[in-house]
Amino acid sequence: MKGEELLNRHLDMVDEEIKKVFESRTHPAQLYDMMKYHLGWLDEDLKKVEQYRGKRFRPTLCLLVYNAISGVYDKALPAAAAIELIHNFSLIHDDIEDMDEERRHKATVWKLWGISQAINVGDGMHVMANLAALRMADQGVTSEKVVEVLRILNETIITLCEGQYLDMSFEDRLDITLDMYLDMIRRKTAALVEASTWIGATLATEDASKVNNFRGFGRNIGLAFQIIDDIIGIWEKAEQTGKPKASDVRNRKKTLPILFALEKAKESDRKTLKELYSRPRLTDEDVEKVLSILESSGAYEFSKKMAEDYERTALQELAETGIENEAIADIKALAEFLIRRKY
Ligand code: GRG
Repeated sequence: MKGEELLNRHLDMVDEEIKKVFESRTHPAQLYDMMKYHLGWLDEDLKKVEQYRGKRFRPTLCLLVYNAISGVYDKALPAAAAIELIHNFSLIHDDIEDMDEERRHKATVWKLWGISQAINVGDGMHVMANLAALRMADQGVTSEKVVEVLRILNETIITLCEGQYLDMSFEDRLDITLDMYLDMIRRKTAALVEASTWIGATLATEDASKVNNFRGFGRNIGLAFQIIDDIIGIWEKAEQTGKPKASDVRNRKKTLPILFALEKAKESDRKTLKELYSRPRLTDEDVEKVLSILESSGAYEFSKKMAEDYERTALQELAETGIENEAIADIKALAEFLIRRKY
């Protein structure tokens, strides 16, 4: 598949850059090894392994945008590495906060080494992201641009934190509107995708209108990506996701399909859904009931259409850059992959 090939083509490039930040840090080895475990380079016994490492699509987008404008990759590599490290540190913290025991089909860091050490691993990786970004200076990026990119990265991390706060604060509420949800996912998920394309363009050009178009592309594709994630969390097969069937329903997550049904399902179904979502735990039978309410309300079709609408807006922003070359074709193929993916 074109999207997967594209990601594979950039994965090692990104990881080689991340490894440079680890080179000078050797003690205590176990701290860095736990980070390497999460990044997919080591197994549970902290031995080298070839395995699934995640998609690495954010750094790939950053590199492709930089390449679309400049024709090369070099100056964007440190920022691309930083973006992937930010994504991964946020996942380590997210797994602790949600008490998730598995990610990418293997045990989470906190599950293996405990919550306290997992916080250290996540915090350490957060700082490694800034160290990775500072390598821009070694690539000949001007001081002004280095500061600009560091500002975008740090603004993005605090936005992620706001999104995560909002997401968790929604857990005990049944009055969340679609607008509140969209604002939350813009912060929690779209912000880092937006930063990826924004930084790629910022490093390559002074043309503010092109930078804005690439930024808009990232934000919209990030929103579509999260909505697809919501669809996967309810309807995708457990073998694909590595999570139990309808895991988001089981965990009573208020994702887009649920919010849609809470607003638009027929009165009796809305009542049942509210009652089920007020329970502390859902049985298999409860989960089936929720799935049937989602089905009859048209929640799947609504969510799919919303993701496709954001994808369309993203592609319009990309077209407005006026750039047409191989890297732009790759960005389009990657967007298509992210929207059609099953994991
Ligand atoms: C502590 C300062 C501070 C911030 C962290 C925990 C947190 C705040 C934010 C978490 C945000 C979060 C987990 C968003 C979800 C984004 C998402 C859909 C992740 C899945 O991304 P993929 O599919 O994962 O790209 P892979 O495995 O491919 O890397």
